[in-house]
Amino acid sequence: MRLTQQALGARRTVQDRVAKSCPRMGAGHSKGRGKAAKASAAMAAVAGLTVKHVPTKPYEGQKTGTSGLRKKTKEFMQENYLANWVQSLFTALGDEIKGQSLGLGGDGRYFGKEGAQIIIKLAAGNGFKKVVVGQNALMATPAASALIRRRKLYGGLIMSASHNPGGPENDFGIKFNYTGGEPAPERITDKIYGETTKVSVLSMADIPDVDLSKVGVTKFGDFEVEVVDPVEDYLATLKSVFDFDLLKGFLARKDFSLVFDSMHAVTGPYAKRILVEELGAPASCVKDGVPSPDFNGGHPDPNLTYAEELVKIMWSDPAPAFGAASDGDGDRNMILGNKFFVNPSDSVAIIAANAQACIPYFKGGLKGVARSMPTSGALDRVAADLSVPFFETPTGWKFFGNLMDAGKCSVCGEESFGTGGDHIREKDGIFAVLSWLSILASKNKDVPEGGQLVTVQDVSVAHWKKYGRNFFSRYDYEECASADANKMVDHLRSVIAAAKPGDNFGEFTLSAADDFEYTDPIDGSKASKQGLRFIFTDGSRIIFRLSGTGSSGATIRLYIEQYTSDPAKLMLDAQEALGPIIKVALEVSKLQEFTGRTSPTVIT
Ligand code: G16
Repeated sequence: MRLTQQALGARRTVQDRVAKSCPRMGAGHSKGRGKAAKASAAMAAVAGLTVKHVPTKPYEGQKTGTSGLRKKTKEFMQENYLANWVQSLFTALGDEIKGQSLGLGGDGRYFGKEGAQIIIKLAAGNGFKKVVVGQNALMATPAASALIRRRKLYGGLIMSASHNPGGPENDFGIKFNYTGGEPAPERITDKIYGETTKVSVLSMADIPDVDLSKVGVTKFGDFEVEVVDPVEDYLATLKSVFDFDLLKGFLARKDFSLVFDSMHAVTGPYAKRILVEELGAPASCVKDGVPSPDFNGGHPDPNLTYAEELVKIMWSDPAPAFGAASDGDGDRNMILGNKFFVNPSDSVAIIAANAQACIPYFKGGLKGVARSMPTSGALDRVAADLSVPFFETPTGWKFFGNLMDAGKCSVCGEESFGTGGDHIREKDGIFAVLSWLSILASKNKDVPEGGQLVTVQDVSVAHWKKYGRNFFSRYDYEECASADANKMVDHLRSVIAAAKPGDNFGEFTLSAADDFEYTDPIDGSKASKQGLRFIFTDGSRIIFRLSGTGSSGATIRLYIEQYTSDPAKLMLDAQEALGPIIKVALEVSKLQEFTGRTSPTVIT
């Protein structure tokens, strides 16, 4: 059951009451600790368990970013660092978790197995009756969302820092997904942060580590841990979305070939099971399919920079017809054709435009579509053409959940290589791959083997011919000094404050400039300061944001967009087409002056 605003309010009242009667006096203050210990002792609810109350002290900076808490692995490995955040989450959720079941998994990165044992003990100590955990603590993010939904779990914890590198010298992360399988909304993440600043006791069940290598159930009194195959529930969900027979027939064609790059991350077992075992693709189509704790020293980010080996394969001769990659935890995707890159903003628009005709789950039509603000307007044009509701949300998948729950959104996506549907409440890399394969399978139904296959590029170009093309690019300046990045943001705010419609920026005329603000149409919650926008009279846009997913320093993201319906310009290279507006963006922001960076680390 989804927690309503009212219920949340009620729970807050209970907790506020506890907080008032039991004020915490700061870390290290014995009086405060004693009272907190009593409060947490009252939380042990599962019979047959001994719960230890372990004193702890708050760590600074445990604030959830765009998607969970992401920090250096070494920070997470400090005494009680992970436990503090998880305890804070459980405290924030309050009595509601008692007797409930929790999902658990991760992307296989370093410290995940140890992290799982800590979380299991805390879950038992805080009153959960069951933890359902992926074998070897593995579970892709979309699979966790599917698991929560199918098994009606209370929620789930995913240990991942997504596309960020792993290993002792790199990153670790944790995020909580709620009852509908969606990333925790800000009202919960704000509460977690509040608790992290005052956590003083960890309620940990006194149980041994659980063997996570074998599927099965282990009981400790009334508490149980079920180790599950991390693919099973997710596969069942995907089977309810796609026509597996159609896909199997298409993949059997001798004139079609594909490669899926798991980037040594969590999707290896998923790709093997789904593409190879279920759909009959050759085992060799899965590249780097064994999850490794440090992603084999790589950066599991499916873009043109970090998925370099896949890019080489797709630009070789002869190249496969279809290429795709997914990130650390399997929620991002990159789609490639033979020597062709599908921009993620185009990808979601193309999937939406073809969903009803090509994907059985959407055969009744789309309820609506949504994209994050910096994502290009390609999807807007599809929404207008289909006459379905359209929503523009801030960056972060958590903003799509309410729309989907309210039946207002079927397909959504983000420029950050995220694509998804309302079959779950997370972005879903394999969903994007199967969507594209479904589109190709449908469009090639009548093409005899050996005939002229409709390619990824053909589908994309046909889309541009119908809707026009939104040229889009993102420049990332990773690991800038935070102070420099903040100065640049302050400068841009002052430019925006002084700007007026009609002002000229190079060859572009300003229509509006602001700091994006969003009011959730379902629950009325507001999110402000979500990105600095310059919108020009021809619909072109320049947007600046600081990333909320890095683990150190600041990553500046510059998003640039320009639309054309001129048939002569459709095939231009995006960087070439966007050259003049990129120049304006760099000038107006004084990015080089503030950061010393002469070029971005990643260009998409
Ligand atoms: C997360 C969020 C996405 C967001 C992306 C980039 O993805 O789930 O919604 O677009 O971060 O965010 P930022 O621009 O703040 O770095 P992931 O795959 O990292 O979990």
